[in-house]
Amino acid sequence: MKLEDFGFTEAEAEALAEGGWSRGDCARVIRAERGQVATLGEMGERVSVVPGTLKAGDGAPTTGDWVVLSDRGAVLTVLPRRTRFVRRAAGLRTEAQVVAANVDLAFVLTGLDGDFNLRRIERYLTLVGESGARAVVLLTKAAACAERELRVAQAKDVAPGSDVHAIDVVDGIAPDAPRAYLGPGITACVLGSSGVGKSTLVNYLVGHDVAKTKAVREHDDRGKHTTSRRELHLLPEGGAILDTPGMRELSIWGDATSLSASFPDVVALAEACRFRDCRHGKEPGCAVRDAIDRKAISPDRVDSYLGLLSEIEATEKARVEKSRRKRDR
Ligand SMILES: Nc1nc2c(ncn2[C@@H]2O[C@H](COP(=O)(O)OP(=O)(O)OP(=O)(O)O)[C@@H](O)[C@H]2O)c(=O)[nH]1
Ligand SMILES: [Zn+2]
Repeated sequence: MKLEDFGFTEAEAEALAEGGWSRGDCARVIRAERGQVATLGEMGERVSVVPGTLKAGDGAPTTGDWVVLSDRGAVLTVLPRRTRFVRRAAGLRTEAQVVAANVDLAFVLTGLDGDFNLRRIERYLTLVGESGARAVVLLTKAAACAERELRVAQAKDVAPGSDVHAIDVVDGIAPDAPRAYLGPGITACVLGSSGVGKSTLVNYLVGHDVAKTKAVREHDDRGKHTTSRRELHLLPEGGAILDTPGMRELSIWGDATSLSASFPDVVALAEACRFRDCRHGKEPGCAVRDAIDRKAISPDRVDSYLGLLSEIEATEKARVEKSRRKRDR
């Protein structure tokens, strides 16, 4: 097996060469635990020790990371991450924990069965924009939906720059549409609320049951201990798909620029506002409100943008205050 089969790219090849390491020293983290990681390399799977120097903060190796291993199998270093998904460390507003690294493509799933919610799509697209990955929107459980085309059009409106597909992997509606985005050197992941069909899609794409669907999980949870498992699965077309529980608890984290990926339309309009720091409320000369009046953009979308902006600013402020307190000590 070659590293490319599970997502190795030119960027990792360069980082290896720069450090004077060879491909044989390199492996990918398929599961991260306290103090150790399971990795997959050209020689297969192994469990590696994470030294204390790498254990703290966002430097700790996480699922999807490419690491360099010593002869004895300890993690020497984590190669630079191309993309990262973070969640707020438990109970803390100011510390992020990287839950997945080097994901190129995120499938954002929303169900067409009553779960359909444009605001939630916008939120996920913002998370994906912050991570650096590219997003593809999948509207799942399409068979039972009579307004499929309308929903696709609505989703396209809130996902400028992303492809949107209505699929049903159980009832066979365009179940292979997601495959067009996969291939050697590409790492994908699935995002979406509970029950939208993330595990079902992962199992379908991989070709056998690797992810536990909700029904199976709830059954298992009655007393039995679940064994730890891989969180990165190889795909028949090459590349990998990542399915880690951490992806179910992502946090909005970046700075205001992260909204330019998910709300390019609002950001472009706001450039024409009279005041640079316009909040698009009652300020004179507001180009965004003007666009709402002209029905060029929906007020709900602008509200959604403002809500996410406040959220980003609040976490940013907490982080700045914390680093100031640290410095003053
Ligand atoms: N009809 C239909 N049912 C689906 C589809 N995808 C998933 N389901 C069903 O929806 C239920 C939930 O699917 P899961 O794949 O477990 O959902 P999940 O997103 O992984 O849920 P969590 O693990 O809780 O986050 C299961 O009963 C699936 O069989 C689909 O495309 N069509
Ligand atoms: Zn404005």
